[in-house]
Amino acid sequence: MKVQEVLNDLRRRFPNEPEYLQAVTEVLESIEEVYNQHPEFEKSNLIERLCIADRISSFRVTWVDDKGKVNVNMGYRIQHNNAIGPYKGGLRFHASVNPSILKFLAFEQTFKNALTTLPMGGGKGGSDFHPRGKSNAEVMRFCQAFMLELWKHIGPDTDVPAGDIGVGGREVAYLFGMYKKLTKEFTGVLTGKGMEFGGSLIRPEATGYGNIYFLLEMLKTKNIDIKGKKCLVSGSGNVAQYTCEKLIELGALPVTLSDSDGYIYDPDGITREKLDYVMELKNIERGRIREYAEKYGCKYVPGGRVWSEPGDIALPSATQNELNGDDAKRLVETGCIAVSEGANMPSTPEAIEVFQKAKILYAPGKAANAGGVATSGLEMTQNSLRLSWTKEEVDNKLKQIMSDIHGQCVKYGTEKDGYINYVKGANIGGFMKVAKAMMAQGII
Ligand code: NDP
Ligand code: 2IT
Repeated sequence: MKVQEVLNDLRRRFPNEPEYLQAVTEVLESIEEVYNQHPEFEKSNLIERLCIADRISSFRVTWVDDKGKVNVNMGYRIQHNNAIGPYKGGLRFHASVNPSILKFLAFEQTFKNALTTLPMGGGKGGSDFHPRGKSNAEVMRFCQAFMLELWKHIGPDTDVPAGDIGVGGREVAYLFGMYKKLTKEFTGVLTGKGMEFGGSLIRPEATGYGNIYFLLEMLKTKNIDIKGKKCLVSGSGNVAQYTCEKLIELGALPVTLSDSDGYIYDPDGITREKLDYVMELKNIERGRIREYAEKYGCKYVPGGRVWSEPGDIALPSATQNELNGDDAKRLVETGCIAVSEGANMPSTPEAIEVFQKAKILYAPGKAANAGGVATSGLEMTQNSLRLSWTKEEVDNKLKQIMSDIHGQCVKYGTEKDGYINYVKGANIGGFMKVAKAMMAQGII
């Protein structure tokens, strides 16, 4: 394979899909050497079969708002690859959702899911429906209208969606209710369900906790203690909240949170009590992070990014491309020692280059945030067994999985000078598993 030729071809075929091309470029550049050691891969054109989704469904979603207005949104499900298990991945509801973003997420998900050690293929879906400012009843009607189309494409052994940006426990529950009504089946077709109807303990916490478990593994390689470390967390949704929770529990000091309007900087640290307030503000009242600064009298920067502040550890937990080359330079210059991605592809390629050149610890999302989907996999297992494990059981399995993912990164990503290139490690580790499964299953 000549990476540049494959990329040029993809650029020609998908010129308006920058996020998809960005994700594919990173993976292909990482795996080129290993791929070329296997002539059988090239013979079966594994690379194109891996870059192009198995199936993309798009549909119109029509719903009526509280004022009686008829609204139309786009709905999508990308079934990227099911070589190692049923398609699996979240649903994103956000105004910015488009095919490029969902294709990049489904592509990434395929490698991430392979790394979890569990049998899950890769998929992603969502809508350009924007939940901000919508009433509970509007969200319910939208979810029902969305499922009226989506149910045709999914199933517990076919494709199992879950949450992502704009889709949390509330949305998963409404989606599940409608799926059940349409199919007359009570099955584990979605993960992230409520605890009363088949959800797994620790799933809500899993992405944030998992990211910190991965960070601890990275810090261990350098004998660094997390206690007292100043941590920059972006976002204030599911992933950011449980990242903070685990940091507080371990004696680290989260000092920032953000939303799409701006960020707060609390030099005293976000305590348990303050985090409880954030959870109430964001999950129940659905307010803005600015209100935190008003309540606790700390700094609020409208339109700013948390990377303007100094910190020992950066944990991007909002969205793609939220940390650019200049942000990365500033972080490195002000003494940042580790970056672990809770979000998917939050660092731009320029930022990644800065981190790796400075040889600081840097974990890409597909490794560091895999705890969320891994625990979704554990939810699927519990649903199939028709029983539920305790909090401790799930948490211990999550810790073990994050440690195994770290091990795969070390195995495939350690460079001659001992520096662990987690991007290379995660990409090769995920790729080899999917590639072997695809080769075994023939040309399909
Ligand atoms: P939430 O919807 O719970 O929270 C998202 C947060 O990020 C909000 O604070 C939101 O602010 C902010 N945000 C979203 N989009 C933008 C944007 N375009 N610009 C600036 N800020 C933005 O989502 P999650 O916490 O679940 O997801 C966060 C990230 O983690 C995403 O990249 C997701 O793909 C990834 N992820 C999530 C997993 C999960 O289990 N939930 C698993 C693995 C990865 P606002 O409220 O203003 O929009
Ligand atoms: O990006 C992700 O890994 C998720 N949003 C979680 C997917 C899942 O199926 O739990």
